[in-house]
Amino acid sequence: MSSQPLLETLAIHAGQEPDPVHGAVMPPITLSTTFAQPEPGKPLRFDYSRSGNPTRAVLEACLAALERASFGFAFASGCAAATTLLHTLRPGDHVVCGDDVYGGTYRLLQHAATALGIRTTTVDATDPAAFAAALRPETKLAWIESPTNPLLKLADVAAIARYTAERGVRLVVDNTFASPALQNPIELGADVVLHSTTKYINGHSDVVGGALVTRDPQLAERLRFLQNALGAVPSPFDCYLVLRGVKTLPVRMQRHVETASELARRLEEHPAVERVLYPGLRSHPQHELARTQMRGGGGIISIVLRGGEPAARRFLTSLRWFALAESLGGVESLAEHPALMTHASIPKDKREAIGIGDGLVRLSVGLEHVHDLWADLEQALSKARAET
Ligand code: P1T
Repeated sequence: MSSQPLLETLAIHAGQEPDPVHGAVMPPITLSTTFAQPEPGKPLRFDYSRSGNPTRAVLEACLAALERASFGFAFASGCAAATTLLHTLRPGDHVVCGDDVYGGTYRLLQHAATALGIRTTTVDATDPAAFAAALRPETKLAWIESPTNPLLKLADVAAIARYTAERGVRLVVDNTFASPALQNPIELGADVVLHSTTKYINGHSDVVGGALVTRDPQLAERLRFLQNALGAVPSPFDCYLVLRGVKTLPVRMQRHVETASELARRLEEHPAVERVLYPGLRSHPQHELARTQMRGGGGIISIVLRGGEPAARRFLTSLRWFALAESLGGVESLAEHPALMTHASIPKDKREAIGIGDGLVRLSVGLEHVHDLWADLEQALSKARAET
């Protein structure tokens, strides 16, 4: 067999050989915190579970393979992955970050990394030249999400990667929204990919986790050191759950995309909806980029409701199948209000300047039947309309 295995195969097999002792086909959960050494200071592969753990190592190899990278690192959350990456920087270093990112990423960069002497400028990453113009001599890291949370804007990863490579700036792409099933930023030129595995990768809303993957051996060596030194590692049980979840990532994503595409089309025609943001729609300003950079529009739809916050509140509290909750990417549908929930840590004026208004609602489209989901949206929209 000479051809490279494809995503569906890698999601099930990458990093996983039957256990050499018992032949177990599924990777065992190794809970031991410590590993016997044949001689002092000469461990076999593992010595202590913060530094490395067999279950975690399988997950790390699998995630690296899915992103077409060479090295993977698993963390206790997406924010822990981000924090560890930020520790590759030094005081005085500068970060250029897209202006629309998860509220927790904004908070980490603007209110926590500042204590490490790291400064961040935010800029609209939909314009690669404007993004490049924000790079300074002291810029060491460029940080983008594509699609962004919550406005689903796209960044042209290949174009930005050309600018950052020219300037010797490392580019990290948070690929949480697309997942490796729909987009592989490393193949587009990114140096490192970040995931909140809490979302599509695990897919069942029962683990908080994160990951970083890269092809760069020097960066990998630093991340290995920092993963151990900072210690924000996931438990073996959580690694096992993520490994179990990721096996169905390709089939789940396919259905997320099909259902979200159908709902987005219907929402666009609904009188209670002012605007639908979904990269798979022709009306999306970067639909053409979505077609070349992604393999589907994703499972998240953001909508702007007519009638602002009162309409949004009525809509969100009227839904039956969509739970009113933060997070995304699970088998179950979720709906939330970014301004009041996931992005409340961004000051109101900044939020409004980029388009996170009071009528904005984010939907994570799950795997329930599309007819039931549409019926739910329709009945909640009719109640929202009564508020306008
Ligand atoms: O929640 P955690 O696993 O720490 O991941 C943080 C994170 C990083 N990147 C993106 C794009 C994210 O969406 C998140 C977490 N987001 C939510 C909890 C949310 O509801 O948007």
